Amino acid sequence: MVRRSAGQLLLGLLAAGPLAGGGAAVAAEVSGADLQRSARLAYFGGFDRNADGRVDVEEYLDYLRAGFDHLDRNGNGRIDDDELPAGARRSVSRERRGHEQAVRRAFHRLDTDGNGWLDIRELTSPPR
Ligand SMILES: [Ca+2]
Ligand SMILES: [Ca+2]
Repeated sequence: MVRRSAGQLLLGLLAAGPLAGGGAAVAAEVSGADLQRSARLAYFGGFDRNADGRVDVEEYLDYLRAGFDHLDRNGNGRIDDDELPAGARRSVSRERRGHEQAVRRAFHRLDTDGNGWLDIRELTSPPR
């Protein structure tokens, strides 16, 4: 069993959300380097809303905020116990504010060349 970072697990969970556009199948395959190219493109496209071929921190935040909102079914800004997917207890930042900070940290970890954008390789690479 591959150990996944919190960020990776979160992405897998959130990619199953409504914005993924057929992303449920993609999410099931989100495991980093072994993603098929078409799945990687679909996954990347879910983030890259303006389709400029790169994902900036706002696009990344928007996507994962939508995922947070999807999990936060009662809209109270918290992911409560009964809203957490099974197996995610320690992996999802459950307060909106903490979630956004975690997402920003995840973004900067993925941005391995430090240029402020994620390309498809960075976005789909395994967590370090
Ligand atoms: Ca973009
Ligand atoms: Ca980059």
